[in-house]
Amino acid sequence: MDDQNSLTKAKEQWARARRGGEEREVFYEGDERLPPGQHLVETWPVLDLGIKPDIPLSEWTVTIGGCVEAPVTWTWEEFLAQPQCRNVSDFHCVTSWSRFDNEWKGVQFKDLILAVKPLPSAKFVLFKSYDEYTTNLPLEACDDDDVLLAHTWNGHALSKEHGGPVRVIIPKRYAWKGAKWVKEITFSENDVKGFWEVRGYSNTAFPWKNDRYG
Ligand SMILES: Nc1nc2c(c(=O)[nH]1)N[C@H]1C(S)=C(S)[C@@H](COP(=O)(O)O)O[C@H]1N2
Ligand SMILES: [Mo]
Repeated sequence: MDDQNSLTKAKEQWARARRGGEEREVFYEGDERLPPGQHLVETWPVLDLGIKPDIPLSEWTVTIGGCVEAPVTWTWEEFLAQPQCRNVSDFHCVTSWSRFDNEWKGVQFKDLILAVKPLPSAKFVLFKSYDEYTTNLPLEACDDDDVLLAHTWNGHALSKEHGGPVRVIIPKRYAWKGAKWVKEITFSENDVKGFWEVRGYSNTAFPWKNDRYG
């Protein structure tokens, strides 16, 4: 679609689209909110490695360590006792779908930084999950208002399929940078590449730069 009034048009078309109960979607260009090569979806697709780990809240922990002054392991209760934050953001998956206006609640990464006190040598963060998934980011990318360890999505406890009890949300990068079922967060001097980063995906993953492959 190369119409100028693309945002309104697309939203009208989106509202009209019906595919027999399937995912409703629309392709268009020129929306200031949709990164290049992305299309908007209303549903929320599930992507994983074929494993959806089941972690009872009584057994769940997240461990934060590496180059930090105050490493910590939080139980579910301790995690909920941290300052809580709400943030609304768009979600961009490298497989080309985007989902607007996701309301997340959880612990802001900035508060996690205050809790564990990264050493000056800490430059990178590696996330490891209960399904053995890993992904990496520069510390400065995580040190942002919209980066959360999220337990609630649009007012509901985050479902298992979407990474509950707790997943990472990093809206300014493609969604594979946000670890579902997060288990360990390790601050490091070195950039250690994660699951998709060693398999040809971009190390930086900027949706607005169409930065998909490494
Ligand atoms: N632990 C874990 N986190 C993960 C993944 C995964 O397979 N395992 N997939 C990533 C990918 S490729 C994407 S696009 C998003 C998908 O999140 P969703 O299933 O909630 O849409 O989770 C990311 N985080
Ligand atoms: Mo993905």
